[in-house]
Order: sequence, then structure tokens, then C-alpha cells
Amino acid sequence: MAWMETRFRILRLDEVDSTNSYARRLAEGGAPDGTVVVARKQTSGKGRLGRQWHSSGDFGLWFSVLLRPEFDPRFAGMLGISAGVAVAQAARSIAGVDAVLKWPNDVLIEGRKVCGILAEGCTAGRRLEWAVVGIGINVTLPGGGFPPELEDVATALSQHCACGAEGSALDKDILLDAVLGEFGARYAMLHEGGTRLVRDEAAGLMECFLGRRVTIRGEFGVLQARALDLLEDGALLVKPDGGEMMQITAADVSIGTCARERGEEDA
Ligand code: BT5
Repeated sequence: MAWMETRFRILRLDEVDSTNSYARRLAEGGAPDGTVVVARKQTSGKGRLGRQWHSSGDFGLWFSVLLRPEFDPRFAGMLGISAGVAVAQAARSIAGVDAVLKWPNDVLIEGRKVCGILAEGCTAGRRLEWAVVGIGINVTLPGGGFPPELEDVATALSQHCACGAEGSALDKDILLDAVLGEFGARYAMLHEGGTRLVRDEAAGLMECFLGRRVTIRGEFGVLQARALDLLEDGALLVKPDGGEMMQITAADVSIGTCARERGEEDA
């Protein structure tokens, strides 16, 4: 039977600690699949591994989607990957920008981060009881610009599209609709056995990254490696220098600028 496409129910807040924390509380209270929490500002926006997400102003789209997936929890890593694909495709169609993915699910424009994704979940036995996929997209620059530590790494859609210097032509509701539409389609594919198709699409958006030399920081320490492939469960297959191939499910990966963009091949 075809998976019934999720209907999103949007809850709008002015200010919240973190839309992910709010959505987790809703999940624990039994809220249904497809509940979306959007806030204009977050006072404690969260990144992965306890890091902070700068979102204390109304310059971006900060939202979380509560899901109750019915597919094999082995593929839970594909939720964040699907969200990355959805944001990259929506940014391409709405803002006409060349958005790409960096594993696991950062969305980059010209090498800078325009969107971060935080996927959290709770399993009950061999089932995913709920998952919360939090998405933060910088739509315009924050008033006064990004803080110094983000100046060289972050960007906003308004900096790359023909939408006015202030991003005045970028409507956040239209962007939200587009991201949810793209995400809903991939979420349905994950339920219908289309994991490979989502993986292929994500790998296409990671073209600049797969096959390159990367530095990986994880609980195992720091590794220099070659990023070989994106696997169907969302893990990254890498070949560390002088070591055996391994699969990575959680880590930070850094790359230089895309060698192909510079017209070079790396070693
Ligand atoms: C992420 O973590 O990139 C996940 C960010 C998820 C944010 C959304 S917003 C809605 C929902 N509610 C939440 O509370 N969170 C989610 P990570 O890969 O750990 O990257 C965090 C790092 O990104 C920080 O340490 C900074 O270096 C950088 N960063 C922080 N704020 C940024 C911003 N606005 N734009 C670009 N980079 C930023």
C-alpha cells in the first residue's frame, strides 16, 4: 500500500527556547506525525553535540518537524539527509541559488553554511517512536551581521539570489511551504522503499564532497581520509590514510573548497 503523504500541521510561535526542544515536548505529549513548530526567534537554538545555533533574531526560518516514521529505524539517518536534500532543492527553486550538501546534512552555498539540520529521535524497541528534524535556514543577514566567529563560515540566501540586498523578495512562508513539500515527498519515498533514490539524490548534491580528501572529527579522534560514498542508511563510507575503510554515522567533516570548482584535482 502506498504511504499516505504526511499532512503538515503548522504551529507558529513568536519566541521559543528551541523549536526542537518544543517539538520534543509535543512528541512526548503524543502530538501526531507532521506537526511543525516554527518560531521567529530562538533564545537557545541548538546545533549538534551541544553546540549553539545562532537564531536569536528574525533573520531566518527556524523550524522543527515532528515525525512518527513507520520504516525500519536502520534508515533513521536518512531523515536528516532528506531534510538537507529538501532545503537544497527548495533553495534552488525559490531563490535560484547553487546550494549543495556536505555530509551529514549541512547546506552550503559557495562553501559557506546557509542551513544546519539537527535530527533527534527516540526508539521504542525496534521502532522509531518519534523523530524531530530541526531546520535552520539563514534567509537574510542578522542585523549588524554574523558574530565574528561565524563571519567566515556562515551565509544567508539573500547574499546569493536576485532578491534584493535585504532579501525583501524572499518570502519565508513560501520557502517553508517549498521545504515541507520537498521533504514530504522524500519522507514518503523512505516509507515506500525508495531509500536508494533519496540516497542517489543526496549523493548528487554532495558531488563536490564525495571522492575528496577530508578531515573527520568524531569520538574516535581526528582522521585524514578520503570520503568514498554515501550509504543507503545515511552513513558515510571513508578510507582513512593508511587504514581500512570504515562507516561513519556521526562526526564533523571538513573539506577545502571544491577542487573541481578551482579546476584542479586533489592528491
Ligand atoms: C547544526 O549543528 O548545524 C544544526 C543546526 C540546527 C538548527 C535548527 S534551527 C531550528 C531547530 N531548533 C533548534 O534548536 N535547532 C534546529 P552543527 O552541525 O553542530 O553546527 C553548529 C555550528 O554551526 C556552530 O558551532 C557554528 O559554528 C555554526 N553556526 C551557528 N549558528 C549558525 C548560523 N545561524 N548559520 C551558520 N552557521 C551557524
